[in-house]
Order: sequence, then structure tokens, then C-alpha cells
Amino acid sequence: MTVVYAGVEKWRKISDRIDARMSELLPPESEVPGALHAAMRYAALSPGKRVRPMLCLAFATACGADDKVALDAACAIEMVHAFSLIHDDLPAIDNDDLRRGRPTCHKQFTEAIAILAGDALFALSGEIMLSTGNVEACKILAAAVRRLVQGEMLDVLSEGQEINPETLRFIHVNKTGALIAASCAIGALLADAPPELVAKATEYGEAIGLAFQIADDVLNVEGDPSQTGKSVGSDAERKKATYPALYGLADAKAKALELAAEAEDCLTVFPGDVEPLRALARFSIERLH
Ligand code: GRG
Repeated sequence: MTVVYAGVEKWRKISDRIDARMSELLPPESEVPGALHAAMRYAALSPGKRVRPMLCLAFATACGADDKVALDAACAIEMVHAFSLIHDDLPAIDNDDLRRGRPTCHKQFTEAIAILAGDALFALSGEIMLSTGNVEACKILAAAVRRLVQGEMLDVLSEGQEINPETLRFIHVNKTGALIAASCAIGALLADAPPELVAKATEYGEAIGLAFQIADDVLNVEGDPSQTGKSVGSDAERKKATYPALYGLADAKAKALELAAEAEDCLTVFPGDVEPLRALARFSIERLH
């Protein structure tokens, strides 16, 4: 899958740095039990967009620091994301066969291995976050994970049910927005930014988090599986709660645009380079995969 947004080469370099560090932090397949470590590496290092770790690094830069200060935390966040995708794809939840253009973790290994690989990725992310020594950053990530589970729970319970706007918003801001907002806040925190900048980073993240999920819903309706690497039309088949289902495609796209503009408005207060964050806000709604 290709990364399609402005300054592709620059983004690919950042994504390669994230992957190189994740590869160092993940146990090697040669370490017992090899199947567990192979599944962890398969899920975490498969070709995703790395949006959350990129946001984390970009906010460290926007706050005036060298983004190296946030690299390990960015990897920990991506591991949490990989964990959530493994569990989301399981037969008991979404029962998906394809993720990032490849067989889902439980299809490639087994359900038991996939569940345990998710658990181990979560534990490893905790070890990495604790080793940053930043207690606030650890608390923010843990709280985001709990919100993720709350959003996912309501998503599962809402399948096939009539949905109302409040429930839909709750699902989206928690299932997707929470980890994206935490990625932004953690980048700012590790750059030793003052509380008002951490709050602005969070506000930006909540806005693009919701925009990102709306774009994901839209792609599930009209995306190209060869670009998205995921099945298309599965939300409608399962009668899932989505923005296009509730508001229609045109209004869903308009809402995503509005949220991306709100996110960009948050960027004026940062002392460092915010251009990558402008690009990421636009990418979150224009993306094809
Ligand atoms: C305790 C972390 C944890 C999880 C258990 C399964 C679950 C609860 C939550 C799942 C939440 C989930 C899958 C939300 C969807 C978010 C989303 C838009 C995923 C796709 O993100 P992209 O587009 O994917 O960034 P890539 O593949 O590019 O990384």
C-alpha cells in the first residue's frame, strides 16, 4: 500500500524511522515462543499508515523539541493500535479476513495466537511508555485505551440496531478519536510543552480523530479495496453505526471537512513547524486508504 499525501518522500522517511525503532523494541522471532513474537511483528510492522505515531512526533516538533524525545512513545502508541486491530478483526468482533492488504492476524496464525499477540503488544506498550518516565503520558495512554474499549463496546452493541446521533458520536470519538487525541497530547507532553499546548494538541486530535473515522466510514462505502487493503461494504452488511448510514454520504463528507478545518485552527499557537500537522489534517479526510 502506498502512502498518498503531500511530501510523500518525507513521510516515508518518518514512517521508516518508526518501523525501524518498533522492530528494535519488538521481541525477535528467534526468541521463545517464536509464534507469539512472529504474530506480534506481523501485526505491528505490516504496512499501515502510521498516522498515530506520526502525529505524536509532529506534535513534539510543533512544540519546539527534537522529535526523538517522542519516538519510543510513538512506537508504543502504534503497538496499542496494532493490538486493537487484531482484536477488532477476530471472529467474535468484526470477523474480518483482510487487514492492510494481508490476511488478518488470526487468519495468518490462529485465533489463540492472535489474541495472545494482542495481549503481549499491549503489555509491551506499557513497558515502553513507563520507560519514558512521563507519568502523565502513561495515564493519558491508559485512559485512551479504556475509551477505545468503551467505543468498541457500544459499536458491537449497536450492530443491527437503530442508531441515534449521540450514540454514533460516542462510538466514533471513543473508538477512534481517543487514541488519535492521546497521540497528539503525548507528543506535546514529551516535548515538555506547557498545559495550554497539551490541551490544544488534544483538541486538534479529537477533531481529526472524528474526521478520520468519518473518512473511514466513507471508504467502507465507496473505497477501492486495492487501495484500502480492507473489505468494502462490510459496514452496511452488518448494519453498523456509521456517519454515511445516518446522515448520507454528502453530509458525512461535509462534516469531515468541517472537523479538519477546526483541527487546523488549533495550530496557530504552536512555536514550532506545524506544516506536517496541516498536511495530516487534510490527509485524514482526503485519504484513499
Ligand atoms: C484494548 C486497545 C484495545 C482494544 C480492544 C477491539 C477494540 C477494543 C477496539 C477497536 C477499535 C478500532 C479497531 C477502531 C477503529 C479505528 C480505525 C479507524 C482503524 C483504522 O486505522 P488506520 O486507518 O489503519 O490508521 P492503519 O492500517 O493505516 O494503521
